[in-house]
Amino acid sequence: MCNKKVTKKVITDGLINNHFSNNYQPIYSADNNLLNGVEVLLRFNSPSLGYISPDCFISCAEEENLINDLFFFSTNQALIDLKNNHKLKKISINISPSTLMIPDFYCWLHDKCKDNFISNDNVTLEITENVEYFETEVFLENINKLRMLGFGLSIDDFGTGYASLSKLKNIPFTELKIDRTFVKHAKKNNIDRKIIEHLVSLTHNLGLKVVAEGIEDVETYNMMKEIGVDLCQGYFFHRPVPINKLINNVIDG
Ligand code: G
Ligand code: G
Ligand code: MN
Repeated sequence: MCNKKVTKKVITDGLINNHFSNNYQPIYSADNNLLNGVEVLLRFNSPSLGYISPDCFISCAEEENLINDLFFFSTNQALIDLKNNHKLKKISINISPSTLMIPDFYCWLHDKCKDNFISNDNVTLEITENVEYFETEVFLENINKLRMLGFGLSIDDFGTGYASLSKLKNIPFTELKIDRTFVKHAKKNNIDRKIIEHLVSLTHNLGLKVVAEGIEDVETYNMMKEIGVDLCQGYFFHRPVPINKLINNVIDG
């Protein structure tokens, strides 16, 4: 939860003075434990306010119309890091619906990947299900063009938000991330386990991959494998870390 007062000026200054940076959290294939890719998670160290969590600055950035600036900053850096470190394999970037409302956004991302010699299918956009968004013409054009160009589309935090099933119908998702609140309790709570089992079966029937996020212990990891999720992510494997740590500890370590 957010306990710091973030203002427009704090974010703008942070962008100008380079106080934002990317962390990367590994995502592994469930069956062979090999690195499948990384999720990009933005971090903000403000000289005046100290460390500010995304829960604080993302909502402020949305309100102040700065969320697209943060997206472009974070994505530019992530593409450079992927270009320089092919062993990261794939990147998953969190995107706010408002960024998908920018006309011809898909061209920007396509061109950026081309400039960095990155194949579009190594980039997935995670759209949070837990925020309300409107499937306007521009939004749907971006989504459909991105998919046609080969980008992955992931529905994030699935199961806690708005009208999830109709979103699965309207948007050509390639992947579903089960919200970590289900994963967290699955070991002890049979209802959570049943929900995950049914989500995996539904998702596979629709031809999408399933990610279990928020895996914190070996018992949960084994359960997720048994249930048949495709990809795993969580503190049990690795916390989100800066690129140099990722390379030392995960890629070359
Ligand atoms: O990183 P945690 O590390 O605390 O992230 C908290 C929340 O902030 C998550 O829901 C995550 O998806 C979101 N988040 C992190 N980085 C970004 C970002 O660059 N853009 C958007 N839109 N959300 C982000
Ligand atoms: O909403 P999204 O899935 O993008 O959020 C990613 C968030 O989940 C980040 O804040 C990240 O730090 C956090 N996270 C990653 N792995 C774990 C975990 O195993 N447990 C918990 N509690 N949070 C995690
Ligand atoms: Mn995410």
